[in-house]
Amino acid sequence: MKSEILAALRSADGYVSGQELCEKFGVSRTAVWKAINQLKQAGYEIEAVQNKGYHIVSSPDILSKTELESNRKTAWVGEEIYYFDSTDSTNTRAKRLAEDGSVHGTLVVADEQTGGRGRRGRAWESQKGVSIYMSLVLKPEIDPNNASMLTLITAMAVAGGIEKTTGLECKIKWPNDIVVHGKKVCGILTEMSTQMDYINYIVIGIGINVQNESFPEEIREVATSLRIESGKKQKRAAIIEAVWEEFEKYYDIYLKTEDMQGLVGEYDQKLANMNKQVRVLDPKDPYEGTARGITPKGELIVDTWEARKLVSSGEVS
Ligand code: BT5
Repeated sequence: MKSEILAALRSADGYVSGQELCEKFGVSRTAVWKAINQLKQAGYEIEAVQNKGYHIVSSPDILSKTELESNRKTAWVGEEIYYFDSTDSTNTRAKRLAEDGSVHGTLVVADEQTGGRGRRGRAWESQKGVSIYMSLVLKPEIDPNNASMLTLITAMAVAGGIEKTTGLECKIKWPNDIVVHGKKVCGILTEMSTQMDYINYIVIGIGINVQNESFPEEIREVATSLRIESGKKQKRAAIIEAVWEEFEKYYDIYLKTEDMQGLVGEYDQKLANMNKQVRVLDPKDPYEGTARGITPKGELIVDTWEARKLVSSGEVS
């Protein structure tokens, strides 16, 4: 009920009377009063004026299950939300939940990760209280060969969600980085459990640097945050909501053909290295060329001096 009261206070123009809240949610005045007090304790500034009712003055950048639920407008993403003040990795959590029967659309969010992971065993810097660490469980009935494109649609969703909430222009570094002014604000880690022609589950993990004012030495040159780039504090819960609204939109388009056919044009516009020199870090044979966008199957098109190559996985710098 706390999340519903919060949503009601946020959407109200002025004051909402205690009576209105009681009637709306079918609970007693005491129950409303208790819920309001709990919200205050959690950090929301709520004013109570006699004969008028309650009014929300400010909501700080709080992450909690209540905050996430009160912002939620998505159709199916986040129907089940698991929130942790701290966890090892939201991807690891989501994988365990998926194995234990959690449904398609289950969302795991944490305020801190003690073992945040990037690709190929790399670490993801996951300081407490400033960033977004979240993972989505998917159990789609799609061909496992088409699953890796979900990283690309997630990148589009993150770029769109950040742009909508902050106004910052985001670019995608194929396949899994989002950059603002050339520096990384977000990384995506997609992991899956598949059988020959069947997907048990997919977990899409997203890390977005939001409030960070500085970074550890090792990543200072490459990393940035939305706060640094916009010069303003941002609200994590609002960004989370915007990302998943965008995700549902792109996911529907993807599902029609199970590929990027309907999204190539929009993706290419967001591609950071479009028509630029890239280095494909093929473990056996690294090469350089010019990026020319993606194919409907999500591969990166790279023209080298001798031929056109299609990169389906791996590292590009
Ligand atoms: C990624 O890997 O970019 C995927 C990161 C996914 C993180 C999310 S957080 C929620 C979920 N739970 C997890 O445990 N993981 C996911 P990769 O492309 O391998 O990039 C990793 C590299 O990015 C590192 O080697 C650093 O150079 C750099 N890096 C590490 N932390 C960073 C940060 N916070 N911001 C920007 N760059 C970072």
